[in-house]
Amino acid sequence: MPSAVPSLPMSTVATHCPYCALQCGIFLTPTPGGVTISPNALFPVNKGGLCVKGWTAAATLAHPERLTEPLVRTRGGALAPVSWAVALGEIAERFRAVRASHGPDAIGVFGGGSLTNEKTYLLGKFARVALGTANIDYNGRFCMSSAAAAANRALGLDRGLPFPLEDLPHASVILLAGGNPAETMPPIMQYFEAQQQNGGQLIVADPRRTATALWAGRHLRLKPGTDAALANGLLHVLIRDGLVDEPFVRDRTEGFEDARRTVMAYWPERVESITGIDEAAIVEVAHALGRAPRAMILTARGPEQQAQGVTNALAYINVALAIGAVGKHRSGFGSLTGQGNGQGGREHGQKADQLPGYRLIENAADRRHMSAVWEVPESDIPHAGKSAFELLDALGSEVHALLVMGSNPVVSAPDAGRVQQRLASLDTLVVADFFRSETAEHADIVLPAAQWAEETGTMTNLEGRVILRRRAIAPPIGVRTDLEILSAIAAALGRGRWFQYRDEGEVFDELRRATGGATADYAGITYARIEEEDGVFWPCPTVESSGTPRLFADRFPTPSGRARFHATPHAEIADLRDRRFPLLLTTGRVLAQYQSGTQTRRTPDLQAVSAEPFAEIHPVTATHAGVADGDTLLLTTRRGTALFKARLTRTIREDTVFVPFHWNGEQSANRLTNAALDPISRMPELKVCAVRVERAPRESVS
Ligand SMILES: Nc1nc2c(c(=O)[nH]1)N[C@H]1C(S)=C(S)[C@@H](COP(=O)(O)OP(=O)(O)OC[C@H]3O[C@@H](n4cnc5c(=O)[nH]c(N)nc54)[C@H](O)[C@@H]3O)O[C@H]1N2
Ligand SMILES: Nc1nc2c(c(=O)[nH]1)N[C@H]1C(S)=C(S)[C@@H](COP(=O)(O)OP(=O)(O)OC[C@H]3O[C@@H](n4cnc5c(=O)[nH]c(N)nc54)[C@H](O)[C@@H]3O)O[C@H]1N2
Ligand code: SF4
Ligand SMILES: [Mo]
Repeated sequence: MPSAVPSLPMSTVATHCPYCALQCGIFLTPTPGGVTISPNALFPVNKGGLCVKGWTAAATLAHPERLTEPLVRTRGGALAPVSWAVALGEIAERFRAVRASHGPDAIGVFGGGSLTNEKTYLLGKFARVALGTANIDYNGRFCMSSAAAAANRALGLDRGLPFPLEDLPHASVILLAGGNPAETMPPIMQYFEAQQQNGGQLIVADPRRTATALWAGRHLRLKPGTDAALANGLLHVLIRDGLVDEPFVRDRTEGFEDARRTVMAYWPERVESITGIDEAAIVEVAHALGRAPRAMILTARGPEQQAQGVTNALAYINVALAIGAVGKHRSGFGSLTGQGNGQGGREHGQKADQLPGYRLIENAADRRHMSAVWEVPESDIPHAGKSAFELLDALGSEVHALLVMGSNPVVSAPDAGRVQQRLASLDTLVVADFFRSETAEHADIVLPAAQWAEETGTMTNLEGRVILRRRAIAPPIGVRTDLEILSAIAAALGRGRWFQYRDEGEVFDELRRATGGATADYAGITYARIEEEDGVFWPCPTVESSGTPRLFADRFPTPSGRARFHATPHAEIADLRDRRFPLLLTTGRVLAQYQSGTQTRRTPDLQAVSAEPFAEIHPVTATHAGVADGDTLLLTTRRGTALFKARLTRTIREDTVFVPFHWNGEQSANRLTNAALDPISRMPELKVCAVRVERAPRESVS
C-alpha cells in the first residue's frame, strides 16, 4: 500500500531523527514512494553523522502494517476497524462508566519520552482537565528518573547535560559510568574521539567491554549493582590523598561531612572485593580525576536503572563535587538522556507529581499558575498520582481504564509477565500507536497516530537544546495526530472547550505561558528562534534571552545556592544470588534495535542486522553450564523464563549474563527482570537480578 503516504508537493525539510536523545539533524525529501533521509551536516549536534536507525527511519512511514483506522474489540474478541466517531464514542462511554463506578482516579494515563513537548504538555493537561485524574505517569520512570531525582537533590535542577556537547572534547578526563553510546548514540562518539585527540582520557565503567569501552583508555569492569561502592571508593582516595578541591567544597557546597563519613569505610581493598575492580585501578582513576584540570563524570542507564539508582547517581555527583568540577567551564556532571524527548518528556507534566516546566503539583503557587493558564479552578487540579510501575501494578484493582500514548509496556516494563496480567484485568485499555504493538494487541480500542515526519513539534535533546521537527508529509488518510486525538477524546467527554487549538504552534504557545517563570522556562522560545539558532537551550525566560547552554556557573538553584553532598552507602541488590540463581543478569540495548522494537523490528534493514536477541555469556561460565556458542539458552529468574541464543564472549564478566530487551514473547528480557523500586525515584531494578542459565530443553526450541 505505498499510497498510504500521500506525499505533498513540498520540498526538502530540515528536521530530526525520530529515535534517540541526540536528535540528529536530518533532511527529509518527499518522493513519490515516501521520503528519503540524508544527514544535515550543518546541524551542530551530529555534524553530518547518523546511525543506522536514523538512516532507515523512513521505513516506518509507508509501512504495510501501519494502522490507518481505529480498531475496537468485537464480542468475538478480535480487533475490528471502525470509524473515528464510533471509536471516540466508545472511549467516552467506557471512561464515563469507569468514572461513575470508581471515580476519576480510576482512569490512568501512560505517556512516553518519545512524545514531543507539545504532546507531553497536552497529555498532562488532558489527564488533569479532561479526565480529572491524578494518575498519569510515563515510561521515563524506567529510564532516567534516578538521575533526575539525584540532580534535583544535589544540584537543585535536573537537566541531563548541564553543558553542550561541544564541551566534551575539552575535558581532560571523562569517567562514563554505565553507558554504551557507541551503540546507543553513535554520532556522539566524534566528541569522545576529539577529546582523545586533544590528549584527554576516557574511562568507562561497565560490566562488559562494550564497543564504547573499546574506545576508552581504561575500562573498569565492575560487577553489576556496585556503582555506589566504586564512587565511594574514588571519593575515599580523593580525600585520603589530598585531592579534594577545598575552596570549591567550602564556598559552593554543603553536607561534605555526610559524604566523608560514609566513604571512610570504602578503602580501596574493600571496594575491590565489592566491585571486582582492582584496588590499584581505583586509586589510579581517583588520581586521574583529582588531578585533571577539567574532569567530567557522565552516567547513563547502567547505574541509574537500579533500586539504588538515586544513591548511585548521588555517589558519582559527590565525586564530581569533591573535585570542583560542577559548574566549572568544560567540566561537570551529567547524565545522558535516552529517548528522543527524554528531557522534555519529564518537564511538562506527564509525571504524576509534576505540572509543566517542572512545576510541582503539590506546590500552591504552581497550582495557582496552572489554574490560570488552564482556566480551571485550582481545586479541580488533582494532586499527585501513582508513579509508572505502581500505576501499572494498580491496573484492575484501583485503576480500571488506561490510555497509553507512546509506550509499549508489555515489552519494556519490568516483570512484564505481571504487567501483562494487570493489563488483561482492565475494563478498558486504549492505545494510540502507529502499529499494533504488543500493548496494542491487548487493547479494547486502538487509535492510529501520526508519526514524526507527519506532524510538527519540539523536542528537547540530551543537552537541554529545544529543537523543532517540521511536518514534511501528510499522515496517511484516516490517521490523526496525537494532539488531535486528545482534543477529540476531550470533546467526546464534554471537555472540548479546553482543547481548541488551531495547530501545534498554539499548543506550544500555551506551554510557553505555562512554563514562564518556572524552572524549565520555555517562555522565550519560539519555533522561529529554534530554526534560526539551531535550537535554544532552556531556561530561556524571554525572547531577548539567549538561552542557557551552561548551568551552575555562579550558583546552584537550591535554597542555599549551594550544591549538596549526600551520604551514599552502597546496598546489596534487591534480588540476591543463591545456589538456584547463581549468576547476575543485566539488560540493555543493541545498535540496530530501538526500545520495545515496535518501529525497528518492522524495519527490514535493521532486522537484517539484528533479527534476534542473544545472551552474552563468558566461555568459562558457559562451560560450567554445559552450553556452547549458538545453543538456545533457557534463562530463569524468580519472575519467569526466556530463551536466548548463546553468544560466548570474553568481554563480559564471568558472573554476569547480558541480554537486550527489544524483543517480546519467549525472547522477552523483561519476563526476567525485577520490579523492585528505588525508594525515591521509583525506578525499577532493570539492570541487575539473579539468574540461572541452562541449555533449553529440546521441546522449547521450535
Ligand atoms: N540502539 C539503541 N539506541 C538507543 C536506545 C535503544 O533502544 N537502542 N534507547 C535510547 C534510550 S531510551 C536510552 S535510555 C539510551 C540508553 O543508553 P545506554 O545507557 O548507553 O544503554 P544501555 O544498554 O541500557 O546501558 C548501558 C550499559 O550499562 C551497562 N551496565 C549494566 N549494569 C551496570 C551496572 O550495574 N553498572 C554500570 N556502571 N553499568 C552497567 C550495560 O552493560 C550497558 O553496556 O539509549 C538510547 N539510544
Ligand atoms: N530490561 C530492560 N527494560 C527496559 C530498559 C532496559 O534497559 N532494560 N530500558 C527502559 C527505558 S530506558 C525506556 S526509555 C523504556 C522504553 O520503552 P517503551 O516505553 O516501550 O518505549 P518505546 O518502545 O519507544 O515505545 C513507544 C511505543 O509508542 C509508539 N510511539 C512512538 N512515538 C510515538 C508517538 O509520538 N505517538 C504515539 N501515539 N505513539 C508513539 C511506538 O510505536 C511504540 O510502540 O524501556 C525501559 N525498559
Ligand atoms: S544517534 Fe539517535 S538521533 Fe542520531 S540517527 Fe541514531 S537514533 Fe537517530
Ligand atoms: Mo530510556
